[in-house]
Amino acid sequence: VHWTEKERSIITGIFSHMDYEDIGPKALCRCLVVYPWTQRYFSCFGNLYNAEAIMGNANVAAHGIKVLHGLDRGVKNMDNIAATYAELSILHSEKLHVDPDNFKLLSDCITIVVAAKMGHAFNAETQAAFQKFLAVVVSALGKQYH
Ligand code: HEG
Repeated sequence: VHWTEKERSIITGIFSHMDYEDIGPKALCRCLVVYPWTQRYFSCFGNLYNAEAIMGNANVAAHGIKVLHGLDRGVKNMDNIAATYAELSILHSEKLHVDPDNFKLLSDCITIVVAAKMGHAFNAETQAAFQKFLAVVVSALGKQYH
């Protein structure tokens, strides 16, 4: 993957201003509500009965923050994203048995929530760079599946 200086500065800029405690929970909640089949991996998180329950679930909120922080490693290792996520890919595949199609769904939810928060600053160039970054991470997370 090749990154332009502009793409690098957009991505590091977004993450340097990231409000993890706000964006992380909102993105995971959105994923669990809009794509309810993603709930099956979180049966130990307690009540996911409806949107209200999901949004008030502290385990969901904490995990949303954890997932979003999981992207930091990619930001810090933009030239080596596949290797950076190899271990996490094995975990999601072999231990958690998460269908890799779900990575794209969650990454789209992250994009929506970041875009809503940034407003006009989320212009086409920013969107392209952000979605490119997430696509590379999603691909890396799917690499150890076989
Ligand atoms: Mg995953 C654990 C990151 C998508 C389900 N996920 C984790 C952990 C991280 C992470 C950092 C903690 C790993 C550890 O404890 O060592 N996840 C992560 C990223 C993305 C992602 C960066 C994609 C953007 N995860 C994802 C999706 C699902 C899922 C789409 C299911 C629909 N993750 C999942 C589960 C766990 C983790 C069930 C274990 C949760 C727990 O037991 O607390």
